[in-house]
Amino acid sequence: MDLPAEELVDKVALYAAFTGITEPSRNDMFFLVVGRTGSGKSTFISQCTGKNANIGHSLRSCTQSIEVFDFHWMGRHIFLIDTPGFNDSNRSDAEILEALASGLSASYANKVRIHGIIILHPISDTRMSGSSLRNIDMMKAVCGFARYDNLAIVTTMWPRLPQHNAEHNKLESRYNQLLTNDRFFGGLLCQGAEVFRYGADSSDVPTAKNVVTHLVCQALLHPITTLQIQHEIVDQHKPLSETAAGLVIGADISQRMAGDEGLVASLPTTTTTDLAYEVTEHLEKCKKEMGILEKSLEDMHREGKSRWEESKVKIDAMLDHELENADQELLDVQSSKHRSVTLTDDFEERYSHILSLKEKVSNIRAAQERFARYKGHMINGAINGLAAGLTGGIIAAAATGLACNIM
Ligand SMILES: Nc1nc2c(ncn2[C@@H]2O[C@H](COP(=O)(O)OP(=O)(O)OP(=O)(O)O)[C@@H](O)[C@H]2O)c(=O)[nH]1
Ligand SMILES: [Mg+2]
Repeated sequence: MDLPAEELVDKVALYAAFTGITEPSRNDMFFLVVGRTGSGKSTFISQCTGKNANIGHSLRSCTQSIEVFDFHWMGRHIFLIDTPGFNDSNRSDAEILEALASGLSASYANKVRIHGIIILHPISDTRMSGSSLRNIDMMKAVCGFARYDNLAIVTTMWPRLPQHNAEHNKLESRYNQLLTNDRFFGGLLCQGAEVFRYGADSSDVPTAKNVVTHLVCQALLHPITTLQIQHEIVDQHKPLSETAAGLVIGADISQRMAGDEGLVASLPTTTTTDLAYEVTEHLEKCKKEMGILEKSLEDMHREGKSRWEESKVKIDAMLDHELENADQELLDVQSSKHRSVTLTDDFEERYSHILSLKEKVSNIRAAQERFARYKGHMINGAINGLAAGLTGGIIAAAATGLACNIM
């Protein structure tokens, strides 16, 4: 299912705000939402914004790319940046880091600042899973803060109904362990992070907004100047592999490769078994991931730019096609093709149909105008070149089906 072109243009507009293509206003605040796949990021965002943020109901991870959502709160324009979780079933960590790093670098290069981070963790995880640990480690490597006053730790998936004593005690003891063990959230809490309990039902909308309120206040008291990965890539010109986050992923890939190479070496040279085939294939995959980490900001920029060129054509064609269809339908209704038997019913029905079609046509025209403005920015080079190219990558993802569409 493709998104209607108008929605795509809305997404372009929000992503343009995050990456500084449109100049941020003093009232704008940007918060990253991170956590393992299925931890409840999109649910949390939907509750804050009142807009559907692609909530996943299957085992496959749903949020595939960075997506930006917005709402107004405390007199501010709040942007929540939904990020794909690391250790994901569909994409390698290197790909996820690339998407995150390119968005964050473009943003920083264009003077947009991140005001806080929300990390979600499901209390229902009976033990700290590899995915959750990986997501905490990556968050630390991406941020690299000396203190974590701008971090909100949100525990999700609390049971809706009161639990029996034994179950209740088990959850509480798990919660205490999470908050005291340095390998989990203990260290971050000592460095200023705040913890919240949150459930997904509608009574918890205030909790979701409380989290944002807390971070807005913290951002005013302790503004973040830069995330570690932004400094490393934009100021220090490091390739992804040399950033703290890239080092974590690189070490993991090297370890997997060493295992594969050891296995290949132990097999007789004449072996043509499934195992040999599988190992070779896995090695190739690892090399590809290493290749992603070697990318510099300029490489990501170049690739993003060419994807943007393709997406531009596609979005334009979608808008033209939708306008043509709506225009035709309007003409058909106006020329009474759909006239029915009862005259009064027919008149009222036709009148409201014509009104709604006219509205549709004018909405598509407005979307075309808005989109033309973004294209203008890109073409005139009125914006930072880095952002233009990098944004393209994400818009490309949007244009080719975005997030949940592949489920
Ligand atoms: N019971 C309960 N269910 C939740 C809660 N938060 C999310 N869910 C459900 O958990 C599933 C996954 O939630 P999502 O919000 O899509 O999780 P996500 O972190 O965005 O997942 P990805 O996009 O795959 O990274 C959905 O079926 C939600 O309805 C919660 O606090 N309690
Ligand atoms: Mg999601």
